Amino acid sequence: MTRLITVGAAQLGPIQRADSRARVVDRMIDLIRQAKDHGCDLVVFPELALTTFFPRWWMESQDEIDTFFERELPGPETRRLFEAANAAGIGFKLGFAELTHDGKRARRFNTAVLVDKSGRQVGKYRKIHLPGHAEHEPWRAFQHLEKRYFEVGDLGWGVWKTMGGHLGMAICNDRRWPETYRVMGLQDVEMIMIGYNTPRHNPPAPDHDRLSEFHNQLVMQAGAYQNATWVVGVAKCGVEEGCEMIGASCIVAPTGQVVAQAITQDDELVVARCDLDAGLSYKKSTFNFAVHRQPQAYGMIVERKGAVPPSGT
Ligand code: CDT
Repeated sequence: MTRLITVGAAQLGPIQRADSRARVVDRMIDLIRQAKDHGCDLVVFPELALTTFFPRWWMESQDEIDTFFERELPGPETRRLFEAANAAGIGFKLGFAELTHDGKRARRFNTAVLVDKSGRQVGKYRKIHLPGHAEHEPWRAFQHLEKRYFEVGDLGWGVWKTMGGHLGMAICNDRRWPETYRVMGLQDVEMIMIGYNTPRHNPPAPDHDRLSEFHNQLVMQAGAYQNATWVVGVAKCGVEEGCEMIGASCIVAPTGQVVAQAITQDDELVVARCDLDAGLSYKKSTFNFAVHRQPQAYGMIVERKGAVPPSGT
């Protein structure tokens, strides 16, 4: 019997700073309705999906920063989204800024949760690869202060047996790192859901700007093929507060092929029927990890952080 999961990549267009969560949730509920019409089992929303991408601004007031964070989920403004998905019988993955407490210590993470069709939160992931910088760098056209506003995630990359498959999550910059996919590949992942906010302009390396969509697709296709898994990449995109962010949300098969892709830089649902067994022939042959991997030769990957050139002249 084929193990099919119909997934909707729910790309979001820009969210301006003045847009209320209520307005954003309305847009997300509309995408859930479209997903129901297309027979989706699962909808994937972007990273930090409820607000504008706030790390672009240097802010000194913690109260101001915290306006972008969720203290509970579902909370008063997000409950309608959970109810709409539940009524539609659809599971979803949502990215948001998480404010939690460890005793008295406030902790802030760039987080995603996975909610199943019955409305139960089955998985949580806190972003590990936080890009950007921690101090104000006024020379930049805009800031990228994820290293200031978030802690490095402490949950690792989990894979959950839910909705008929083995599902995992990663967030934005994680998609550029092969370790992200491999840790989930080693848990027999079958679908990795990734939300992103990727400004086209990279102030420290503007020569990369014209290659943004290429790099986006390159890393997700490689991650899918090398781990024989589906990858669903979902953007928040368009011009947000004067800052252009790339779209190109896509669904990649375990063969490495892109099977569906967004054509706008706005709210758009991209749908694909995914056979969760489509990676099996790769997992049994080229990428039979148990047979072919050589972990005794990979030690440097975890022992060493930065590249060290070879010694000698
Ligand atoms: N949100 C996020 O992680 N964005 C980063 C921008 C880094 S600049 C290349 C990304 O990797 O897309």
